[in-house]
Amino acid sequence: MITNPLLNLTTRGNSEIGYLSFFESCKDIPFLIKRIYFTYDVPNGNRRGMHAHKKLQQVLWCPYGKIEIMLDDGNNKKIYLLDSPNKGLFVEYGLWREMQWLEKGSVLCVAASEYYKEDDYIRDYDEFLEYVQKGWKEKIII
Ligand code: T46
Repeated sequence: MITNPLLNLTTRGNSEIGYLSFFESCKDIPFLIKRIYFTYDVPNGNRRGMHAHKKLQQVLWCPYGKIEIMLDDGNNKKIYLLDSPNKGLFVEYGLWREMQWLEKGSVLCVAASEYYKEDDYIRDYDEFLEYVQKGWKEKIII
């Protein structure tokens, strides 16, 4: 079961001077950040993702626009809307995800616990379900 992964990022400022939101490694999120990446200029309505990670943990946030994130633990699916710059989504390893761009110009930012490693991806849904059945701890050999 997926517990509530939404984060309210600490925010300073007001409508006159503008806002600043932040989170800190190992304080506001439960891992050390090794990599930041971001996705942009994605055509409206387009879906990305369709994979799970074996070890990688992430925080996703949308500094501009509106993006829907579907998380699937193999038994339950939940949809989260990133529609505000101060909303974060903590994504644990072992979750299938699909992201859908709902507004032109939306940007998806990711803070990740690991360097890029293609071996960490499960891009086949049936293989993902096998991992779910066998249990993640025993299967993680990367
Ligand atoms: C995720 C979601 C939210 C790299 O070479 N280095 C990198 O650091 C990353 C993140 C990707 N790549 C390559 C791998 C592919 O050849 O860039 C290409 C596009 O990646 P992908 O198809 O995995 O993109 P998304 O948008 O489906 O997924 C990305 C992340 O890969 C993934 O970790 O959780 O954003």
